[in-house]
Amino acid sequence: MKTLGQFIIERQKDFPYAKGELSRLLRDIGIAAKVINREVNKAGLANIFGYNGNTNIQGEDQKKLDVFADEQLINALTSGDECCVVASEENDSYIPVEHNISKGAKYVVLFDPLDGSSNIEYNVSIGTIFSIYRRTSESGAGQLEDCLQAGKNQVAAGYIVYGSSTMLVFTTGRGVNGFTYDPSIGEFCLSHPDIKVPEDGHIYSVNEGNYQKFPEGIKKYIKYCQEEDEPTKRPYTSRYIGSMVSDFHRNLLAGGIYIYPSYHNNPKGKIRLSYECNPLAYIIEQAGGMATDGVNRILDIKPTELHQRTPIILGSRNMVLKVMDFVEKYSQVALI
Ligand code: P6P
Repeated sequence: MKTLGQFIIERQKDFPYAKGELSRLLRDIGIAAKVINREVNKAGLANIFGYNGNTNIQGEDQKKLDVFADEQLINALTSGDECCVVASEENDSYIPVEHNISKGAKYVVLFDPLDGSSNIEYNVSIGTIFSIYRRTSESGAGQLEDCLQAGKNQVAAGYIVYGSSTMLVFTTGRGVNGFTYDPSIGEFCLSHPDIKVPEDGHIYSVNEGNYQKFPEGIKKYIKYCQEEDEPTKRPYTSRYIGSMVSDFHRNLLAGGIYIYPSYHNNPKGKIRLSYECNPLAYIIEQAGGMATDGVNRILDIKPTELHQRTPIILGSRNMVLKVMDFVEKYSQVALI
């Protein structure tokens, strides 16, 4: 059995710019994940359950666990010497790490502390998503420009899914590895080495309640999934949890596709580019899959705003290519 810490130390020589800082960052995220996991697993009992009366920049009601998870990650990341700036879904602006100016901190971490949090009170799996870059600004505390990098510049990305078991899955650009939390020893242990997403899948994840509003190409693809066709094992299975990390994780392991298109309620899509789409796109590409907004590779998109949203289609390569065919044939580019 190999723990996350042992794995990181073993692989450190392969990490981009491996001088130990990225290793320490990943270990700090692992520690924050253990603390968040402890609270997520007792939300129903502790007084940390339910809304805290505030809303975040997205206008979404902040659940106490959202805020707790955000605080744990910010504390873990800013107490080390590696981060020059952090940013999260729960904070309107980026957070420069002033006390690390003198330490030459090189790393930028963007994260969604608790994705799918509307499910907390219903005991449905939720997750943390993180994305790590090297700074682009020359010196001083990190700035907005450091946070607005295209996803292809990421040096690491990962997520923690708090489900029937708690798993941490991440990549540093040399494949994808999954670690399952063993509470009896308080460690994440390597359980899914070198994850590869099946090229073909038979699970599609989309909120079909919005079907009538979807662009024509997406509608055509959904009908394609529902047709009887033995050779291509259709109809596919529809699975939509309402928690992207959970749908993504199942599709990563079993094969499948997640779709959140743009439509008039969400003209730029709903899912945030920098701390949801980019990290999951990096992981799915490292696992052999694809991630697109219907036309462009997600990792090529240059963000212009911290909380920018994008349409997203990601998962098994051949499924994503099929959706892109329908989008090209039936939808105007602006309306994937
Ligand atoms: P809808 C959760 O808020 C989230 O960002 C993803 O985790 C999830 O897949 C999606 O939004 C659910 O959105 O509009 O289908 O309820």
